[in-house]
Amino acid sequence: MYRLHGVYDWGSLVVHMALEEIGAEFEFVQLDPSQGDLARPSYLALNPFGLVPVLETPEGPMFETTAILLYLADRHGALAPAPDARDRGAFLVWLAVLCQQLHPMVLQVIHPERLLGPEGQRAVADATYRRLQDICAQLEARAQQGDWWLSAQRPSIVTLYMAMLLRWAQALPAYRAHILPLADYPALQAIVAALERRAPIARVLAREGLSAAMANPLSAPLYEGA
Ligand SMILES: N[C@@H](CCC(=O)N[C@@H](CS)C(=O)NCC(=O)O)C(=O)O
Repeated sequence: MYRLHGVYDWGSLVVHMALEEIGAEFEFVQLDPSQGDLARPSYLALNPFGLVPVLETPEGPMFETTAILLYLADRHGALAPAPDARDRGAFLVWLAVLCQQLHPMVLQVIHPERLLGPEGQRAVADATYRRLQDICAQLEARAQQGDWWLSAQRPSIVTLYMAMLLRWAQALPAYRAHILPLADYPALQAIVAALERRAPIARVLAREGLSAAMANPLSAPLYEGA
């Protein structure tokens, strides 16, 4: 039995999707950041950085999205090429691209004021958006190679992680000019549209209140900015 600590549509979303895809038993512990839940000593004991997500496992609490996803994939033998598979190396490379490049950049177009304050935020957002488009173009090229772990046929932790980041890149940028046009990346669009149609993913999107408000919360979410 796992306990996932999170906030709906925050970084816990991808772990939620992975747990549901695996069919693991878990409880979702909802945090309320506006009530200071991330700063409580009891939460900092689970994640000293006070960030979402945290997964409590039989071996103890884990934080950092990529570590949690790889742990689940390896422990359950699902959602990733096996450690000795020929495609494991390429899969790990693109998992790292998501965690070290795409994830921070998506967060930066959503919160550009965090780097230099309000004065520099437009310049930060513009520059980051250009870089984000480059990364999406590279991902698109890789997806067109047809590896199963980056395809519409079968989910992997790479496709789940990418789907969450692409959702945010369409729904949450600070500026409308930076809404990612997913149709420009047809292979990526096909992957997230296929994920959205899977029953385990649909259950998570419904539980997190995302599908009540829109038909395609991953492939064509509503813009939530001003
Ligand atoms: N590198 C971390 C990033 C986690 C992260 O930035 N989480 C955000 C939510 S998506 C958070 O908890 N932010 C706290 C806040 O904004 O107060 C990971 O992959 O787990």
